[in-house]
Amino acid sequence: MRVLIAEDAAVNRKVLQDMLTEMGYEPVLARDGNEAMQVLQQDESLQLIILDWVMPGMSGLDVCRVIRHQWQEEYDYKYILMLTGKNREDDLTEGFEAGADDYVVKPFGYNDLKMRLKAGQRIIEMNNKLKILATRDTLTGLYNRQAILGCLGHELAKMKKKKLKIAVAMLDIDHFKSVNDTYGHLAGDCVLGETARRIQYALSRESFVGRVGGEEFLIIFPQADEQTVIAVCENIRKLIGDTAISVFPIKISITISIGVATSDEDETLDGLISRADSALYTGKRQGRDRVVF
Ligand code: GH3
Ligand code: MG
Ligand code: MG
Ligand code: MG
Ligand code: MG
Repeated sequence: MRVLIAEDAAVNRKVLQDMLTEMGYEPVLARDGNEAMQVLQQDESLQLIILDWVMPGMSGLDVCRVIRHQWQEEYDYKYILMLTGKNREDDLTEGFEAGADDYVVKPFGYNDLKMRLKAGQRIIEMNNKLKILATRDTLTGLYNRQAILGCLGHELAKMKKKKLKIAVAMLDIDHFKSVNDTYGHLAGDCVLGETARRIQYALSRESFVGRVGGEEFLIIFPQADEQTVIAVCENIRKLIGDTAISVFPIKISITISIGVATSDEDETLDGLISRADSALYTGKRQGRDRVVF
């Protein structure tokens, strides 16, 4: 696990670096609070953080407050261990109020630090397990409704800043009710699983996909170029419609309809989704098994 160390004194930084390496962590170094923030902005995957209390510019307490404020909505918990020469009760209250999870008093021993990092690592690992449970659809392994909508909000905000377009596709299995009625719910579940696999197979790493309803999927294409998005959706439609899905001992043929929409200026999440939805329902009305833009 990678650990951010923010410490202004070069000697202490080196000691910490050596200790953490010895413990099996991968230390990432910052010389003060501002640098620590820069590192965190660039690499949001850093979750275990050691902050020196007294540093020039942004102090450890300042960094702590900004971290708690900035990532409060995120599912990836950042565990903060403060390094302090102080252990007066009111200082510690201030540290915990700023958002610290734990502290060690300088000069600290190897084992003290090791045990406290271990506790932090345990919390982060539990957090990450719960995050997967909270954001995944158990049947298909795709993002669940809440997660893919959260992701769309995030991507929309990002794209607006960069003044780029984003596209979404709403995908719905045609006459899925009759699959259940004919072959049973369990077979229907297998069809959903295989449909999800084929969608993922067709998508590039930049795209996101989630299951937003029973047999309905939402795909997000950041930095969309319309022709590419339509081509990818056509490919998905063929991948699913052209080869029957094997649910031993039978084969089930399905088709899907897809509605695509791209973002305008000042796009809202609801506006974008509702345009993709109406494109989808145009496709249904026109006879299904098609991509409508
Ligand atoms: P359309 O082409 O208009 O979309 O018709 P449809 O039959 O696909 O649409 P409708 O909304 O009438 O039915 C959707 C069906 O999806 C009804 C429901 O039983 C089924 N369904 C929803 N969630 C699940 C699930 O998790 N597993 C299974 N097996 N079926 C599901
Ligand atoms: Mg210092
Ligand atoms: Mg349907
Ligand atoms: Mg319907
Ligand atoms: Mg539906």
